[in-house]
Amino acid sequence: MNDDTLNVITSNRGKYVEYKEKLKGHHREIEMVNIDYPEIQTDSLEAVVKFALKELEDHAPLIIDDSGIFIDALDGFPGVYSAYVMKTLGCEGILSLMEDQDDRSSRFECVIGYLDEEKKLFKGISKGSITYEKKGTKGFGYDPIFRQDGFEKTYAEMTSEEKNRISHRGRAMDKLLDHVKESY
Ligand code: ITT
Repeated sequence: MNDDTLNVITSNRGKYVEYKEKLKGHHREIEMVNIDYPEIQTDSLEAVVKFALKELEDHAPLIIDDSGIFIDALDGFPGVYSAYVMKTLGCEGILSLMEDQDDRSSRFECVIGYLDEEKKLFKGISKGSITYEKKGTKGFGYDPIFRQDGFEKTYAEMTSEEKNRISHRGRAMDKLLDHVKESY
């Protein structure tokens, strides 16, 4: 690691794989750093990210992200509770909650926090629907039960490159790359 290495602070290897794929060829080393830091529970992804950036100042240059899946028929649940719900209910639990629901619409949101000489947030949203069964083995988290509008495959049936081209995190990363391309 050198001073120019961009630290991706996450406990989630799936996220890191996506960052690595998207940022390859941008002439900057990137590294996954899995450390414990104080997190707050609020109703906004942005607030979580802003708080975390303050806690993590010593690890700059860095990126973090807070993400969630928001299901319309469940009034936005699990949203900011997505990590806890994945650990407890998992994809199967969400499919059970959605058993009698015709309205399958949902969206993923990703807020990236970037800290270098400056501090910036970048947000990406992808709209789609919850499937009736799990499909695919790639990706992580809710990928097997989410199909983005306009696409046949679930995220778990896509390579990380395919997913990155269209997804919430991919879109947030595109904004980040547009912003920092001078320094790469
Ligand atoms: P870190 O906070 O350590 O980065 P995490 O997995 O706790 O890792 P989040 O709180 O941002 O990350 O994620 C909330 C949950 O949503 C978590 O269970 C993820 O697996 C899931 N998730 C986030 N992005 C996803 C994506 O692109 N596809 C599928 N599931 C995703």
